[in-house]
Amino acid sequence: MAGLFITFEGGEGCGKSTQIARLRGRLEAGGHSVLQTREPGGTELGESIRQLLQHDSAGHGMVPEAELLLFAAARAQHVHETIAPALADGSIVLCDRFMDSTTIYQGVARAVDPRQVDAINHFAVGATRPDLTILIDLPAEMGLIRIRQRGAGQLDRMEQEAIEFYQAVRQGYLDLAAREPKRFVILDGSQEVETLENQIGALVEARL
Ligand code: T5A
Repeated sequence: MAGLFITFEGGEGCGKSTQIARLRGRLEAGGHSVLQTREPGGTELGESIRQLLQHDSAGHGMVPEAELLLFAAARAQHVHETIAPALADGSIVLCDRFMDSTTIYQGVARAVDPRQVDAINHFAVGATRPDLTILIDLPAEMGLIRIRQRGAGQLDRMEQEAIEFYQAVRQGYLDLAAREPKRFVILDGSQEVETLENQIGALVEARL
């Protein structure tokens, strides 16, 4: 039995991790088998690549092309080792970011040729595509305030760009969601945590 593949997307601090944890709790309480995972990461190799991309000093000065390929390498491993087997077992996979993050962060905000980004995304994931993508939309400024409050001054490499970068990310996601309305649902990330949780719970129940 094929499972259900749900991805969460949005800018920094939009509330993905918070909502994924709550949705997982709800689904498991309802007797579902759930895999919660994230990108970059989700495998030992992917977590090492995450360290390089976000925290390691070797990543300073990384060119956009190298960044794109590292995200894609982590994703290829993630799909083959973790996501595809879980879906084949009939699990619900909740993934914090997936290929749309590359489309937007590298293809829009970093302005890498979108055709190259699409080709590399396709190479990395093959036929493993999300059934549903929840875009938590939030003004970039609000998300950055949240992560600064949470992180006590500790920002990783991807959190240190100019505000225009995150504004481009936000608009890029809204444009992408408009191009793929069957797969995307856009939710207002400025709502209360519990309100969002109930909205997400209802729309996932409807898909099951
Ligand atoms: N990236 C990633 C690429 O460039 N290309 C790619 O292909 C991929 C996969 C990943 C970075 O890498 C980039 C994108 C990112 O820059 P990350 O550390 O995984 O970095 O960061 P994010 O995915 O951005 O995750 P964050 O943890 O920063 O944000 P979340 O998960 O969206 O937000 P969350 O739930 O942790 O909440 C942030 C704070 O806000 C509060 C929470 O309590 C927390 O303190 N909060 C709320 N406050 C008020 N109201 C609400 N509704 C709230 N919801 C949460």
